[in-house]
Amino acid sequence: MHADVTASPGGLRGYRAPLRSRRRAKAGPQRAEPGRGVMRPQPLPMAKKTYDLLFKLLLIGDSGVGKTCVLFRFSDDAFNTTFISTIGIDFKIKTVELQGKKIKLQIWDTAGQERFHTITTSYYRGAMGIMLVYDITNAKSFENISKWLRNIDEHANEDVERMLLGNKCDMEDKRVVPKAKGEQIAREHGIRFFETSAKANINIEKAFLTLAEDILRKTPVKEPNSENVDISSGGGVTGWKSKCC
Ligand SMILES: Nc1nc2c(ncn2[C@@H]2O[C@H](COP(=O)(O)OP(=O)(O)OP(=O)(O)O)[C@@H](O)[C@H]2O)c(=O)[nH]1
Ligand SMILES: [Mg+2]
Repeated sequence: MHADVTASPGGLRGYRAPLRSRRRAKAGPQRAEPGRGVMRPQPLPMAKKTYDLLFKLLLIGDSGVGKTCVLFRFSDDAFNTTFISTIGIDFKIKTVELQGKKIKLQIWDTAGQERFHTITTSYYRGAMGIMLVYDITNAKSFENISKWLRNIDEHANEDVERMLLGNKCDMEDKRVVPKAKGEQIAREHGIRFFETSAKANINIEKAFLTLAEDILRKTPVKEPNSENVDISSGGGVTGWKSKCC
């Protein structure tokens, strides 16, 4: 047996509620009982904040200059001699402490190959700092620095912090780009310059920390008014637009 129910704009015509519901309706509004009755909206899950600021960094430069190795040395203190060219884009996270602030570095590693240009340039906009990498044993990778600088002008935020790295400085015997040339182009563009080696771990941490410090210096400091940060909607501090929590 089933009730014959007819839907109508005002509700269900011809429907007779079960006896228990009718008694409740007669008794008037109910008091909330634990675990029963009135449903209240639940607060969104809150996560304990584990950092004060989030900085998004980007590594760019020709294929094979050592971007992935530079990042891997910084994030995992490791080095791999096998060349596995990056496909599209990848990232690593490392939290550092600067001036008493926990800074989460989200570091995007782009593929240097031309065929990934469209996807990689779409990541420039969110970057707060960009490392341009060339290989001191590869003249072409240095010549292309001006092309990478133009890409930044075209696709990144105007106030992005830039840094030039001449990588593989452990290979002095194969050097074709004098250090002075790197210093000169960096000076011309008003950016910092380091020669690095992912292999020998030269200047890697210094470069990342200096870039983070430079970004921190121009980040307006706003004290948070809550102990917690809401991560439920991917919110909180997510980069360029909200540099501070
Ligand atoms: N000697 C030496 N070799 C390095 C150094 N850094 C990277 N390499 C080597 O250079 C090759 C390329 O390194 P990757 O880090 O994969 O280059 P990449 O810039 O990420 O290249 P794409 O992902 O194609 O853009 C690898 O064989 C590395 O072992 C370094 O500091 N010194
Ligand atoms: Mg790579």
